[in-house]
Amino acid sequence: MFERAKTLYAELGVDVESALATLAATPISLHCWQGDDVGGFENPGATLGSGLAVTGNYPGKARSLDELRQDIDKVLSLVPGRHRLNLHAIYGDFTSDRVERDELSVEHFQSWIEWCRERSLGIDFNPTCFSHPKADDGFTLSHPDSGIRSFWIRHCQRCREIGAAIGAALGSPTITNIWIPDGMKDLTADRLAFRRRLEHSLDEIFHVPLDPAHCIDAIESKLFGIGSETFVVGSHEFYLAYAVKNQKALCLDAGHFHPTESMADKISSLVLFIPRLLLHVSRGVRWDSDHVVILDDQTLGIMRELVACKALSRVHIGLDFFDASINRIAAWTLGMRAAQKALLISLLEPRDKISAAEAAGDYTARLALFEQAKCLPWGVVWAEFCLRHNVPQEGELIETIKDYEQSVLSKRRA
Ligand code: RNT
Ligand code: ZN
Repeated sequence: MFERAKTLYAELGVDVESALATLAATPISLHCWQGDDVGGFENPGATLGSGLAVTGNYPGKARSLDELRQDIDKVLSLVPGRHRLNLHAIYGDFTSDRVERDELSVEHFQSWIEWCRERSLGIDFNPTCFSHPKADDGFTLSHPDSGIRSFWIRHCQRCREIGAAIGAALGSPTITNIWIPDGMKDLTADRLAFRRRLEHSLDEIFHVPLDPAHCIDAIESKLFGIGSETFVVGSHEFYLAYAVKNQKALCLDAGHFHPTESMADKISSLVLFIPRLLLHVSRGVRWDSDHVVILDDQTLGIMRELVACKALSRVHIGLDFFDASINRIAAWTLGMRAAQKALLISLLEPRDKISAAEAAGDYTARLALFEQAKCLPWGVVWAEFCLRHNVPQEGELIETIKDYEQSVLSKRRA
């Protein structure tokens, strides 16, 4: 079937082997926080706030670093290719040394560095500006109180240093992404003051230049959160303008826009003006609900644009969702594989033919080709990719995951 599929694609001018090579060379950053419902290991029983909410109580979540690592290993054995791990600051190794967030250093992530080095995984990183008493009133980097603001500035500075140290240790740049929850539930009198403070805080955080071979700074925008429905300081326009002015990487989260707004359409504009993008591939259902990524039109649209813009080398793909209502290993695995499948379908599109039709003004043929492309046997190519990378086929996943649930997760009841 694979050989036949290859021929079919070749007739449309598509080189399947080169699509597979590109897919294999495109890492996806696996977000560690799906494994324990964004709890982290700084404070056992920490409560999630700041507009973030994880719903569900499926048994078996990771309760320690060891369990989280065990689960991530399982996921990596089910996902083809070589990927990256996306860590939040609250996932440090605090077994022997628990410090405040503005005193964190790379030592707290040394065991992650070793763990990832053994597995040839790069690491991405995030300051954690939530789940902390100093974030409880809803503001961090834009806080009116300069003492609280400085605390979070120092935390982000430490995180950049940690990101750079990790990137240097692993020989692969760490994307260090800043997201803050700051915003208002209701009518806000002086939005400008909050945004001006955020701008100044970011300027301080980024004041020390870091080698881009070790650390790449990213900033993540948002439309609204629970409890910040009316006003979000770090809106899309704010960070877009900041990223253009300061040439930072902009992080687009698929759940952070109006439900009918196309994130895919933003990509071709952004790559013209900023050096890099970070994607938080997610799935909002009615709101920024962070459902597990699936192979839907939204995910496909995003990947298609990355390929059409030839932007894969400048766009870092990560996932961001947290679903506690299903098996967490399955949530991670299905999301990773869905993102890869969307990318593969995009790589296999008969782009030259479609573009030629467009250039000739033949929009009839262009539409027909887009439709034809949907019927091409990409599933056969995906199966071959899984085979070559020695991971289960689609139909084998659930059984493998249920086995793990039986033998490992079900023993974790508190
Ligand atoms: C929140 C942002 C942010 C978080 C993670 C945990 O709306 O999407 O990326 O989900 O940092
Ligand atoms: Zn996000």
